[in-house]
Amino acid sequence: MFYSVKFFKKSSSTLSVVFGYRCIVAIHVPKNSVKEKGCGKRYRIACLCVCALAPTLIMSVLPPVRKDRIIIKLPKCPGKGAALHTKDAFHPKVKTACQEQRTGTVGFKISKVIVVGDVAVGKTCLINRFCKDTFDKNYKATIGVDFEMERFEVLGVPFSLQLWDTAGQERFKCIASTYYRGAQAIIIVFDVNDVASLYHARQWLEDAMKENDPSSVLLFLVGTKKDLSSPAMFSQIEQDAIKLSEEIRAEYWAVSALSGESVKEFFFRVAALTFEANVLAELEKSGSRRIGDVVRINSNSCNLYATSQKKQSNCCQ
Ligand SMILES: Nc1nc2c(ncn2[C@@H]2O[C@H](COP(=O)(O)OP(=O)(O)O)[C@@H](O)[C@H]2O)c(=O)[nH]1
Ligand SMILES: [Mg+2]
Repeated sequence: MFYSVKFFKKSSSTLSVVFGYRCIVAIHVPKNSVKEKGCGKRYRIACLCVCALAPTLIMSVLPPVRKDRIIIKLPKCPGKGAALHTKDAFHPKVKTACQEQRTGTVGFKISKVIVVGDVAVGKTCLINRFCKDTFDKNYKATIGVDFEMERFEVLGVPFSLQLWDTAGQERFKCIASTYYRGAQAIIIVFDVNDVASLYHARQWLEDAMKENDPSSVLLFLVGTKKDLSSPAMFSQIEQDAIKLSEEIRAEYWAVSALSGESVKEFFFRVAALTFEANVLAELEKSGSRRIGDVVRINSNSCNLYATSQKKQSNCCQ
């Protein structure tokens, strides 16, 4: 969950729900009353109430999702050969879960998306075109990292993406890499007019993957500045990009932050696929937690203590 409940015992007796950097609820009790008999119990009850109400409170303080951020069907990837999956619609299990409001914590989650790639390939402009619908011709290097929040509604369920814009410069790489952890999607950006930036994509992926679980991350390879490229040059680099995207199992897109071509479609696809993965993971989790499930223990594995002892002794050799 992205909110936290904090209890500041030292300064005063304040119980607060913190959402991102904002405190949205704070219950304050004068310091003396903490010493009163039974106060600990009252605090525990207050704590439980705040925890239970936190999701509702958070949803009520957030502005409603923008009308142009509503996703009702799975957006398509333009290049079928380079799509993560070519299904026309959301997974039937996901659709049913959304209809029956069985999406668990997905509606309160913020999924982390990191955007990596060489310096000046157009990462910041790509994010700004989608989030602010602006384009700045003047180059301003990103220092370390920056992030934007985008809220969506997918199949009637609220869903948020946190887009982390990282610096491509070598001297900031170390700072930026500390923010790679916990990404659900990685967007590797290259400039379609700069073949070297495409060759460096593999290294960016390797760096980002050091901090993440390859089995649960969605990958996107995005060529930017399509407006600057000639058709002949573009088709040549696109062939290499599609080949690479197949090798690294990424979905390939070509966009232009200047003209806005394919930018919205691309981020909608990122949001939709990340959402789908989240709901499927949630369904799997809740399925494995069903009350009444029988857990079978194999008779061969009953002597667990002996196994761990053996492992321990090997380890110390
Ligand atoms: N023509 C064109 N220029 C772009 C595009 N995207 C970015 N740029 C320019 O490329 C430069 C670097 O962009 P920026 O987003 O700051 O790169 P970053 O270092 O990867 O974040 C800036 O001068 C932008 O104006 C695009 O789609 N088309
Ligand atoms: Mg930047």
